[in-house]
Amino acid sequence: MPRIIGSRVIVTCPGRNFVTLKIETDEGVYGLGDATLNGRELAVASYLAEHVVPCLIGRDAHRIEDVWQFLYRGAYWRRGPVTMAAIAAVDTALWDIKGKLAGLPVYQLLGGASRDGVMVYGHANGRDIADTVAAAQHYKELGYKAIRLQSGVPGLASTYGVSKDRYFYEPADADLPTENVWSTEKYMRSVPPLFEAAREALGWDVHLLHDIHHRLTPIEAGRLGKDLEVYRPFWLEDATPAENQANFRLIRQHTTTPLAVGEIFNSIWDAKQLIEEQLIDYVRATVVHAGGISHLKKLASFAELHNVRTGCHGATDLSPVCMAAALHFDLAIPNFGVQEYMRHTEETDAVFPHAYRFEDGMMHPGDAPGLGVDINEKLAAKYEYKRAFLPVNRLEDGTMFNW
Ligand code: KDG
Ligand code: MG
Repeated sequence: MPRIIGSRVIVTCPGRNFVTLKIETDEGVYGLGDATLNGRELAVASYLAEHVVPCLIGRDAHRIEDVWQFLYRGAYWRRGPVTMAAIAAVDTALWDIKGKLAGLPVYQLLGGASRDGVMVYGHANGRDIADTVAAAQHYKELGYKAIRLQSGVPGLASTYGVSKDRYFYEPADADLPTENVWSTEKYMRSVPPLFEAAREALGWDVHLLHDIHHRLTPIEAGRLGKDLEVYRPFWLEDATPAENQANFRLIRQHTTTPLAVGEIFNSIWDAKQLIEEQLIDYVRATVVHAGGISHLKKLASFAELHNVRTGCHGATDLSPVCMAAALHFDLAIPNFGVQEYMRHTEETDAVFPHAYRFEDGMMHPGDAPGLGVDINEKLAAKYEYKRAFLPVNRLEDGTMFNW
């Protein structure tokens, strides 16, 4: 039995903060797990170091489910993003170890490949419609089969999804939260012309996606979904906050535009009603924020029973360790939909060398045993943690709103 003999939390900032758990065994094999929670990184690092790492020493690294249950049930305090990111890191690292010891890539342990590759979507964004469509053209030329469109809104100084550097969007960019101003009316007017221009320029053979980032009420989302139907979007993401899952009933009553939600979900319970009542088409939970590969697999199996597919979150705040884990998961499960792919910077890729690859709009996790991702600790140590907050949002009259 491979015994856990050590476990370390590595915090690094190669352009942005990442928290990684490294678990070592007495067989000389180690595993990695991502534990990054954007803007709250040190909370998870401390949860792991203080409350999880001491409990791991001496355990059988093969008993992934038992360790998961120990950390979930044993904490008494269930769920929540900090707890679930910490559990996810342990779970991911143990899958990595199991794969390495078996000499198999993790997707083989999950049942083997259900497809040849994983369709990913890239992020096209710009100051205005012309700019965004030009960025989308560029993604199409790179081979992307699915592209997310986010454009600046006339009359608003800045908005979610529009980056300073067009190809590397990094929202957590300030030592204290930046304040943005939001107008639902201005935004709602701006989206249909964006899709119209994109369809005109890109044609109909590419999937187009859009992220609302929790900024509409259900009835507003219903109206926007209806307005966009003629452009056949692949999905509308995070149309409205999902704490009250019944919110999505109202959207569903008004539009056939497919709905995606859940990048901030951390448990199957966050999506239970959404899935059972088929109120969504895609669930966006991912490995690091939803309890690891073991828990996400349960969520996906439950979704499969209700015609809901996956669309794992894949922004830059999910480290290459999470990206690798998500790709193994995507390749294996039957009800995969699409994978978000925001490329990391060269600095990040150098700290986390990996086997996954992009080719013609599709990704593959590679066939290295385990997850196929490593950490260069020497390089990681050169990049010190730097506090970085996500922005906040206010309405034009100063009312605090959803970012
Ligand atoms: O941590 C928050 C970001 O990952 C998020 O704002 C990005 O909405 C996002 C997306 O769809 O990637
Ligand atoms: Mg999103």
